[in-house]
Amino acid sequence: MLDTKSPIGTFMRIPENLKEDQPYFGPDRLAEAQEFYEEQGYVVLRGLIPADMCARIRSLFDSKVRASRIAMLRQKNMRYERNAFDEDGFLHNPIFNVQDLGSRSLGAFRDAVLNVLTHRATAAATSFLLGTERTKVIQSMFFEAPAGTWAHQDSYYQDSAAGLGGCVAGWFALEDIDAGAGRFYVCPGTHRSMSPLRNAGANNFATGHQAYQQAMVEAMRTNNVTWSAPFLAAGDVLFWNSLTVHGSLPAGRPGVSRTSLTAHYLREGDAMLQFHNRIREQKTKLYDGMTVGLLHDQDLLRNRVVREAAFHFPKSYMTTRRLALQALLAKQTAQQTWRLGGRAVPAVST
Ligand SMILES: O=C(O)CCC(=O)C(=O)O
Repeated sequence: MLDTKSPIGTFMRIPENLKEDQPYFGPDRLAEAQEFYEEQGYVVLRGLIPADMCARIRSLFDSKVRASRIAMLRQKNMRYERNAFDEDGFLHNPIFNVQDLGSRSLGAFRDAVLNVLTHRATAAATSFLLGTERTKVIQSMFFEAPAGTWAHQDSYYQDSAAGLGGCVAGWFALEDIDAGAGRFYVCPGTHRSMSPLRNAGANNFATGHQAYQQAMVEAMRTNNVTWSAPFLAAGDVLFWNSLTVHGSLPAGRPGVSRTSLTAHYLREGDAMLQFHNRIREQKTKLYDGMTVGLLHDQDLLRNRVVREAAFHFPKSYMTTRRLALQALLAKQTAQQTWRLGGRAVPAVST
């Protein structure tokens, strides 16, 4: 076990290997996995993805993406940036929405990622967890270096418009993840025990993102949350609910990576709710039988023009984006409601 401090300064133990962790479930025990997920707000499915598919993504990242000079959208700051690397040579700015990468030079990597995100085992697991026949993927990310992602509920950024908590996400390990490589963690049971922190008022995404992060830390303290940071081997997937508090730790050791994907899924017929505020329409494509939502498809010339403008004039791009977001979030009224379980909850905390 690696002993460390949690994001609220409490004691936390991280399993180094399978022996030190719970066995969780194999892909042949989806019904039990679903029960665990309902109860705990997360579950691990071991060996869901064939190891050779994970290795192919790593190899295509090395051959096609690592040295690329193309600006890509990044998870940390929503900016278009070129690849940046940490002192160990690992990708330091995770890629946001791999499905949007252009076909010309990044298509092989993008498709290897989509092969995993839409794999029949992934489709079966997400369908089971969401209690539906078909699911769709609405967002994805690629990580290599430890990210130290702030604790959050995905619902703040996106969820199902049919009901908060109706989105399930997966953390796909593409290699055996070292305990010191910025382990992904969840706070079990918080999908039920903690109310969703609203993307509104002082905590709104456009002007209050830091206040939101701080409010989440306080909510975790008040709710006395506990931690689970499972050991994941290549091909294991941790699924969690959009109301479950989660994040990832900073690096605990030098020289270790956490090559992984995350992806967020909805029931196929559900619309995507963005920022607890609006239905975000997505262009879609069918990939291996699963619907995939695109937001900034780089195969379209107009999106490449936006990308180049955003990359070369980042300050103007971020200012325009912030003003647009402020205008959007200002439109929120207490009349807007979203469903949480059987209950309607106002878009603005009242
Ligand atoms: O692995 C990480 O650092 C964070 C992933 C995450 O929070 C997400 O995909 O929602």
